[in-house]
Amino acid sequence: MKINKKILINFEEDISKLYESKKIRGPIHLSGNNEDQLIKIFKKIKNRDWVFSSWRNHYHAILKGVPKDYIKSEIVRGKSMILNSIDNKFFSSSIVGGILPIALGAALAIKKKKRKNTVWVFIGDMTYETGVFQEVYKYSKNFNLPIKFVVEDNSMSTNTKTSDAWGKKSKILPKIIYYKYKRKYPHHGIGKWVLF
Ligand SMILES: Cc1ncc(C[n+]2csc(CCOP(=O)(O)OP(=O)(O)O)c2C)c(N)n1
Ligand SMILES: [Mg+2]
Repeated sequence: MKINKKILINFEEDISKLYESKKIRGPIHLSGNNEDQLIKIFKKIKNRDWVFSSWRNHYHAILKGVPKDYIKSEIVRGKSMILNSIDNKFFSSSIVGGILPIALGAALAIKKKKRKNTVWVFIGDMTYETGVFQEVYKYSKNFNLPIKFVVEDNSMSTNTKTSDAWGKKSKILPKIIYYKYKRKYPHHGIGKWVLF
């Protein structure tokens, strides 16, 4: 099924209503305002490719072809932050930076087995600033591994501006796919947060 913008937006609105009515007993991190960018990026991602994501993974999972009903049932079970599907070659982790070495290992295995697929790993702007990203990027570049990094920059790390945390933003390294967006939902949940 072809996934369009409306399908993505409606999915998150449905989840936000379930959360508001206390049907979801676990944390949720909703996506929004980045549908166009992701639909464009996923046009290049093939079924045989692996996609690695984070706590904010609903859009990535839907676009990779993980069935929406399955995603929804997992979210209701409190598994929003750790959606996985081996059948759909989709894996996520709720640990900042935790997914990066795993994605790197998958890319190394693909290269060693001389397979044709690619690993795509989606990270936020704060994750991009971490030391683990620097190592994973360096290793993948030096060993020419089949991995592509996508940086999704909403300029925030939970409720702190990423540039405040580090003094300034790092420049975007070569070959990185990068886009900016303004978040529609708060970092976590659906309510209004007071930012100090
Ligand atoms: C190791 C670790 N430290 C802290 C957290 C809490 N945490 C969750 S998301 C996040 C900020 C991530 O920001 P970014 O990478 O920009 O992603 P965004 O949520 O903005 O999409 C933090 C600190 C965590 N999940 N794991
Ligand atoms: Mg961010």
